[in-house]
Amino acid sequence: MAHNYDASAIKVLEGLDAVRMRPGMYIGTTGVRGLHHLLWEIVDNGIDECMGGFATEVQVTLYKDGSASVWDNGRGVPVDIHPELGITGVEVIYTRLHAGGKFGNDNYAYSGGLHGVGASVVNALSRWMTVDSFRDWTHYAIRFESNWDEKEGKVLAGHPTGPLQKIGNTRKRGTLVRFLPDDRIFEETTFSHDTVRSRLRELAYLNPNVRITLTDERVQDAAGRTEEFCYAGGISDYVRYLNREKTPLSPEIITFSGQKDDIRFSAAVQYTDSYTESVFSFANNISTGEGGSHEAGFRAAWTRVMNDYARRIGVLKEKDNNLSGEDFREGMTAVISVMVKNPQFEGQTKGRLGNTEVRPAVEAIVLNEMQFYLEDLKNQDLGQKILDKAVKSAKVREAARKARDVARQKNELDAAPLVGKLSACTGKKAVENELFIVEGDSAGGSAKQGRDRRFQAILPLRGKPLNVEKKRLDQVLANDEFRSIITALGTGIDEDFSLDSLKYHKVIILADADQDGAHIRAILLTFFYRYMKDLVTQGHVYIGMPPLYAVKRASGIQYAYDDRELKKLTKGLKGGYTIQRYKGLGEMNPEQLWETTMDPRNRKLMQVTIEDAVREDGIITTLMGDKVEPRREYIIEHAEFNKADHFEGTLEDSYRLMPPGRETDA
Ligand code: 0RA
Repeated sequence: MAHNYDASAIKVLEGLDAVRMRPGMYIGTTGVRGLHHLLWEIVDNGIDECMGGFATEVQVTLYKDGSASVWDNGRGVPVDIHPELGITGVEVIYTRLHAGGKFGNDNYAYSGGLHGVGASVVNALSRWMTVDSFRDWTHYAIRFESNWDEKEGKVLAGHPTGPLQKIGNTRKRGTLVRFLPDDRIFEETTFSHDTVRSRLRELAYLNPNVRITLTDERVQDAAGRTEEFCYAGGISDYVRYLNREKTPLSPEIITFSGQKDDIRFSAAVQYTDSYTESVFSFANNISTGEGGSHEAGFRAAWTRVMNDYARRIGVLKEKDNNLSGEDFREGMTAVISVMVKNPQFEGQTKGRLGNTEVRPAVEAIVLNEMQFYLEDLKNQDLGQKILDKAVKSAKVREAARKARDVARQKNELDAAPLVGKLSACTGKKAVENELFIVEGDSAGGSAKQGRDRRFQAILPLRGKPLNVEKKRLDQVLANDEFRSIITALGTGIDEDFSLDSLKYHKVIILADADQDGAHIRAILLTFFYRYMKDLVTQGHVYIGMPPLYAVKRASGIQYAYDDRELKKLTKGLKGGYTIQRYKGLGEMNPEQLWETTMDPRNRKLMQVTIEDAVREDGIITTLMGDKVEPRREYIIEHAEFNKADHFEGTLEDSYRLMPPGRETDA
């Protein structure tokens, strides 16, 4: 099926300087996320070569000088001269925007290409980039640089330092690309070992039998420098991994795949005894944390096929209503992966698959494959277990619905008791309004007095809320603290949740910088993630960061949010000052609390984002679930306290701000 693909197949659009002028347009941010985006782009090219059947291996190396390289054992980038442009294929791919087979050509029909911006963008945003191509028994090499040009009076982006060189003969095949992200562009230039590792592992699960290795030269201990990921079982191995700390209903993993028109779909599903649903979806190897048409098709078909099955074996009688989709997804861990020709990524974080043609195709594949699966006699036991679990879930859901109706009626008759502790704001614009959920009555009191009542509302929390991870919906709804949060937000919860009725577009958790505060924060985040997921994925959840220190001098008070800031503040001072370490929010008076923590002009907020849904879900299970040993290990391994220098962080970062102690079971 291999097409003849040489340099002439590559279309050319425009030059690279534009990328340096507006990097955000191409890679989103110039923060740590954008930095990693560069690497994903280059890794994707290697993976594409594997998906095309031309390579079996991708090796990623992180170097001490800050550069990164990616090697694949594929065909090697083309070196022949492009007939219209008169330059080599390598130069076209790495210096011309939007060039590459992905563009207007079906050599890489299913390439990831969210990124899709191409390797040239990586070159434009690097100080230097080298490309080695091993092809036709010959080793070729070229180097690109972005450096200051006197004549032009600006940095020239990614130009070759000389012509493509023939280095010599070789028996190897493949491509090696190495680049150094430009510190004149990026605020952060250090690749995160954990982030890279987790993405590479994910890619290995999504591409069975592709051997992916990570070598981190920055790691001190030589033995721990290299790690290899290769999974013969693909996404079914992924599900087994995701459930490693959970208790499966049954050892087998339901796995199937199918193709309709140009859409290829595969799924792996296993049930556990937990009450939550963990469906992870991917489109063209890119995580779609905001869901989309493939998820919608999968869910719809799963519900239908399971209801049909329940009727066929008599679990549902003619007069019975169908069970709901939520019931069939309680305790479900699933990985679904779709390959689409022209993926459209939409949404806040470009994490939702938009292609409408995908839904019916996925639905048809799931219906067909699952009907077949459920007809097989050897699958009857598992089928029965799934139905039992769904029936139980439906009963609880019915009880919860009644409780919720009561709460709702009570609420309408007399809203006061439920939101009694809420001090609402006067403004009516949800987009501008903020809800502070504050630990403790005394800090709540200060916040109430210190706030700007036009747009800030305060909800004090008394004591620790219930750890929701191992609780069912009805128990959560019976809890006063959560009831007041749900009522205050106005969104409803779980299947009733609607972001449209959210009354505060910023929901700010304000807890002390100690173990108790960390625990409360973790519980609240877990609650939002499990029952109001879109609140988190759409970026409405924030962590308030109170200062840790006050430096008092005759001239006034200055605040430090972490140890580094404190050092900076006190560096030039020659005595005549005192340092106060705040142990709790309650130690600040209303004016101080306003000035340091609530005033939008000075405060530090950390917006909670979901960078890596699989990892974040695992962290919740580890930290909030019922197995003690993995939690202890995680906490020991990640004991990073008070990382207060963030403005944006993943869900994992916020859990880590200060790891909850072992009393998490409380
Ligand atoms: C287009 C054509 C051919 C190879 C590639 C692209 C290619 C690009 C990259 C980027 C990283 N690794 C890569 N490996 C291959 C070759 C076409 C042929 O040999 O006929």
